[in-house]
Amino acid sequence: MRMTFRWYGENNDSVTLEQIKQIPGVEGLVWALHDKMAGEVWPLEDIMKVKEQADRYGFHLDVVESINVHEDIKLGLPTRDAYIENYKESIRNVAKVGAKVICYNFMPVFDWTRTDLFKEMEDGSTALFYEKAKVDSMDPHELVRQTTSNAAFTMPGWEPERLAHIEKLLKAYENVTEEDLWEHLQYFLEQVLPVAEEHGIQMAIHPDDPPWSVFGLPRIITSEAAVERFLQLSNSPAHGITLCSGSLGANPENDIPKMIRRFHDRIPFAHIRNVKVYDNGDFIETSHRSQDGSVHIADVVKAYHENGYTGYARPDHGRHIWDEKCRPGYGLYDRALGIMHLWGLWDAYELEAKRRQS
Ligand code: DNO
Repeated sequence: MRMTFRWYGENNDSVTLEQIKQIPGVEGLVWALHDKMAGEVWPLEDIMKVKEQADRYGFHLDVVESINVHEDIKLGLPTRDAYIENYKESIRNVAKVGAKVICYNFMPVFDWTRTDLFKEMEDGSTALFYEKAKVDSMDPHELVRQTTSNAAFTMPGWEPERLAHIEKLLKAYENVTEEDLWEHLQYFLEQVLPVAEEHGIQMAIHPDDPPWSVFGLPRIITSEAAVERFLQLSNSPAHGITLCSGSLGANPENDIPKMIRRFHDRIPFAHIRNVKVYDNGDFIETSHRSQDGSVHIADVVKAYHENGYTGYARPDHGRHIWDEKCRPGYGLYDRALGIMHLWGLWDAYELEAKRRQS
């Protein structure tokens, strides 16, 4: 397991490289050019700036998260080919600084969705929260209208400047089915996988978060069966997944340790975090510890360990603790605690395995 830490860049992150350097066992940054829109080429010049920053602290840039996929590609529009060409160019450019894994997702319109970014927990910390009934009962068009009229920020990701765009996209997706989305994904992969393969890069899709349809939009990377179908789309060694225990774990039917045992050689990148799921389908992101959530993180790490996992891992979202002011889910403290928890488990399994051998 090669430990990494997500960093949003000098102007976008409250966490500094100096701080990350002091977390035990972190060898690389999970990075992106966060000012680039989906579909834009990532210029080598901008990539080199991140490289210089990382070099100062001895971090590698092996894992990119994410080069986002333009909506026209997900929609299967004729304009997609130009965006796919740009995507290929970005693959070639990140390869020049040694990238080995590109995490991406194929979720229409919204990436991860939550109803509250700072939900107070019993111990006074706050965390990302999803209220299922609230999302299920929401008519997104109505929400756009309401938000436009009072300019209030009603949902994470629904900033006023994005609304016109969201309304247009929701319309464009009205007739796109899950099967269409699978087809568009396959088309995209057929074009980009050979380029990734040629540059020694693995494309690792991130599952949908949450792993079900929201606002009537199709979502396809949601379960063990879906991952199986996805992996069957190509035999390329460049074709893999980012196994996110928290995203898939929001559906209690997803047995994460079982999925790791089954797919471990197709998981170049592991996102490890816990989530507590309530009977009504709500969920909250807890500490990484098994006892605090619904995903058995100790068994997740065991599943990686017993399969000799040599891929990259990162702690995922953390709670906001000790009064930290940070990006939602991306503070220093709880993610650093998460790393120590993951190492603690890993080291114990390692010791146990060595003792068994001798
Ligand atoms: C949330 C992340 C996601 C993830 C993308 C991958 O914090 O896990 O935004 O980066 O879905 O493409």
